[in-house]
Amino acid sequence: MSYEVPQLEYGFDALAPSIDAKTMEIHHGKHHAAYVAKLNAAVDGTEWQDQPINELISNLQQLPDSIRAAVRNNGGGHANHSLFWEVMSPNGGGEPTGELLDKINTAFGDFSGFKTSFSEAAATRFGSGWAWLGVQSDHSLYVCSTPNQDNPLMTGVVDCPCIPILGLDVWEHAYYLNYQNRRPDYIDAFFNVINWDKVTHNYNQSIVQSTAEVAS
Ligand code: MN3
Repeated sequence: MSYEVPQLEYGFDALAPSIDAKTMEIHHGKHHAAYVAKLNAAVDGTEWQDQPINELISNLQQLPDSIRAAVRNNGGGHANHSLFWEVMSPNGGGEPTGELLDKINTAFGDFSGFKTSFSEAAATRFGSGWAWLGVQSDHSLYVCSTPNQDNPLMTGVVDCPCIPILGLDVWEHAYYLNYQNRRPDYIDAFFNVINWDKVTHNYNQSIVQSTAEVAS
């Protein structure tokens, strides 16, 4: 069983004008596909080829030196993009409700404070990388960013201690066709398509997961 690029649950043009169809097509069909192909080339035929992707990237230290960098870059790329497609929706935008909004208010003052904090993390990430909203071990929310295709789950490798529930790709390939050098405009537009139902689902899952880890 090899890793596969997940199907989008919406059309390439569904997120326009926030994210244009050509960018989505190339990003999903070429960039994500390349990470998956290189990940498979690294792990096919090894004992790691069947691990759930988030488990694989959570345990980089256990991998042999010969494939660790390839899994970090391309397994990270696969995990990050798989999350990214799911946390966007043509029906997205607005604000979350319920417990997730309460947690945002506690951590950032209010939703606008969260938006400022997340946007700053995304805008100030030098070069290529990702901005994240995640859940810390005490169940509070946390904003951070990582370089390249690093993911917060790469504990001990990456200084971003949380389980990610929302991620934004700030590599130029994610926005350059439409926004060129205007990364802040792309970040603004992302807020129009955030799928808060999915982020809420991820939040609930992360609480279950971190509670189980503490108990074990
Ligand atoms: Mn990308």
